[in-house]
Amino acid sequence: MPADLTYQPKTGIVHLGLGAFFRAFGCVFIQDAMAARGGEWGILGVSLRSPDTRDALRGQNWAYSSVSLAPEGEQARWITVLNDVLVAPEDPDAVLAAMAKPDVRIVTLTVTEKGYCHNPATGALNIDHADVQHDLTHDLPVSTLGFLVRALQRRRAEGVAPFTVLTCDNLPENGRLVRGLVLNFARRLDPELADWIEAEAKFPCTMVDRITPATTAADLVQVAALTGRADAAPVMHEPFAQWVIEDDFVDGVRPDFAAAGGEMVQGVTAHEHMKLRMLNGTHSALAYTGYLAGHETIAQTVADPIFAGYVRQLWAEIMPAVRAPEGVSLTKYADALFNRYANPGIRHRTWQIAMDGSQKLPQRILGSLATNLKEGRESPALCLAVAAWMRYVGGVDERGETIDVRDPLAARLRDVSDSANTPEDKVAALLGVRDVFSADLAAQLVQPVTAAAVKLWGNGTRAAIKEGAT
Ligand code: CS2
Repeated sequence: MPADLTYQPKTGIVHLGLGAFFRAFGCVFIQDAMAARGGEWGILGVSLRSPDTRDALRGQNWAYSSVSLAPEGEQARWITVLNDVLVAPEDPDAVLAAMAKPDVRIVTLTVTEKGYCHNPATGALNIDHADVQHDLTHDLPVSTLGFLVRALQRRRAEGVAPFTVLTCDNLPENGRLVRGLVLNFARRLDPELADWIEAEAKFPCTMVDRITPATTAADLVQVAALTGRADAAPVMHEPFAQWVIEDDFVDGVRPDFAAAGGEMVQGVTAHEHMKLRMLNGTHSALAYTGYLAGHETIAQTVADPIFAGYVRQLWAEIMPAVRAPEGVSLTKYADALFNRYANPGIRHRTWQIAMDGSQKLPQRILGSLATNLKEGRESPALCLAVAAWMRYVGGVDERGETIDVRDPLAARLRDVSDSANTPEDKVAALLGVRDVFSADLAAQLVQPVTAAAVKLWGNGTRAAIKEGAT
């Protein structure tokens, strides 16, 4: 186990979107990097909405347990790298002031897909988004883009170099994407500011990977028994962690990620595509189909032989649409993923992964489908996943129970689904949602997704998988 930190570092990083994932991942890597090589990379965490994490961590001086759930047993570590937590809506000015401090050299992000206020199908800024409209006309922002641009504006006014924006969300070419969005937003506010950001700021791409389910009340009891210490906000995760980072930071200043096992590279795209398509793509496919069939977690889903076969079929369809990073065997990667999914210690709910599907589908599933269509390969398992998402967003499961669909487009998707009666018409109507499907892709998906949907609605998920979707 790595050595723990023997000093409290000064704040060098502000993190926006302090959820379980970053506390189980980025905080651990950064703590390990400092334990190995020193540095002042203490983290100030910012919750963009709820005060819950701040309230839970305050009484324990921002420290918490990070618990690794290996099939052979659990292991807890005490993470002390957080220096403070702010809640943005309570005091946005304090967040901007923290981001503008010269000692802060990096702003890390885990704000989820929908936090970028972009159109998931095209990657373009959604200028009609209420938060974007608000932030273009008010000095104190509510959105991630608003915080980034307003903080950079303060730094420029105060003669301070920009920070590096290190996004850790599961989006394709995530650094380039956020750079484009920041520049678009900044240009509307002040073209000279945009020029300065374009010339001086850095937005490295990253691939992040560690399965981290939301912490539950039962976890608190389990952690107290394991560590003998009460902890109001532990994080639970798998042993595996992989962080691939494009080595492109302002003035080259950054923690020594490699000392903590991070992979510093020139290009991340191949790693990102592989992970988004092979891991997140099958995660989402298993989440919709598994949920509809009544499975609560991913581990339960893949313990069901029908679904174990389904996920193998998905990988067989996805692999030809993925360019393997140098030295990586996609077959071995898929085998390792299967074992990670099957880890019985990880209670990752299908419902949790099913959230925000409108923001996830394009990069997770539709990209592989588009590549296969272009190269003349059929993808019945991927089409079944799209049909399962369509059934899921209709809001009623196979037993007639209501589904609590969480998605920024939930109401619209439900209306579109309800406007049609037959599976054929529902598919046609939902393929018309341009935030998710481009017109070109939608036209090519009508036939194969309809074929899958007819089986799914007609016979149920398990039967649809067994029959194959063509
Ligand atoms: C999951 C991811 O919730 C989801 O959508 O697919 O959070 C997944 O667990 C991580 O990307 C794994 O690194």
